[in-house]
Amino acid sequence: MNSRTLPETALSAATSLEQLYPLLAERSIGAGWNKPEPAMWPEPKKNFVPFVWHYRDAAAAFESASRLVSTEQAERRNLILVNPIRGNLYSTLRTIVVAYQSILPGETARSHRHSPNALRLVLDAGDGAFTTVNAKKIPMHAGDVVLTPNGSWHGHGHDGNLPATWIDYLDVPLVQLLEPIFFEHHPAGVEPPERVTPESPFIFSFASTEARLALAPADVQYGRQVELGKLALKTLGLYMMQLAPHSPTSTVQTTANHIYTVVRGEGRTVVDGETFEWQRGDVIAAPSWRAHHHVATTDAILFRVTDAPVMAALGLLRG
Ligand code: GTQ
Ligand code: FE2
Repeated sequence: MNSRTLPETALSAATSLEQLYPLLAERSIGAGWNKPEPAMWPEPKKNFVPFVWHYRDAAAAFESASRLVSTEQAERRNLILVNPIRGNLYSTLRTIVVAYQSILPGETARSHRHSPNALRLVLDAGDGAFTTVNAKKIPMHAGDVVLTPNGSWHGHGHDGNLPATWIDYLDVPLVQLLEPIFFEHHPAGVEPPERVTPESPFIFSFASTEARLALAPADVQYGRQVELGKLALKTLGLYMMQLAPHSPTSTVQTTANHIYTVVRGEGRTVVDGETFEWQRGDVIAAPSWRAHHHVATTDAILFRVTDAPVMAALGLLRG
């Protein structure tokens, strides 16, 4: 007999907790005083680990992947930076996924739109690489940051003659957690651009970033820093930081997750006592609540992507 059909009198008549627990379990109720694991702990558990991914590995992998898979087959030729913790198959950090992406001259990566927010930082592109955002064709050059806020149609293409590589950052793991994932292919396949717009609210050119950095005041935690957009995306804060050689930043410990990408220069980032050396194009993950600081060994620029806007909006930003 299905004990679910037992009358509540069985519940009310239980004479021991050992008798009560299975009756509750049959009804999918847990005794709060007898949880299999705690629901809260004194401070964040640091489930994700700090890590560095090297551009030289991605660049080498793209040499073979470019022979082995076309963007026609792949939709996006991307290499996902998967945090090496047990059971994780996708996320770079709890709320963010990062990927290197390459496109060859003549290729197109067809247009789509999705509820997660996305942006990319261009690493290497001769003339000709572009992203089409809502039918506006945006040329992409090294150091540029291109936004595709959630719901915007976007596809990529390349009219030039050198392979182009960039890094994508998306809030997919956050949206997965919250549930409202939506994804749609563009009916036209590759969305035809109406016009070319080098000036667009969706692009921060490296030239404008460099000009702003030159005027930015020095900050102990983040060096000379400028924000790209005032909350360019609702879930991700975007900053460029310029570090002087051999002057360590002060240690940051925050509930926000951080991805640092090396736009220029060399150095190291120390996260929870572990040292990660970096050069141009490398990506460093500094998870929530992991104390970290940077030491550049040359003049350096880091692109800082953080979910601090999410934490702040929810009253969860500390540090
Ligand atoms: O360029 O549209 O790396 O939708 C992952 C998902 C890139 C993109 C990624 C995406 C894109
Ligand atoms: Fe996309």
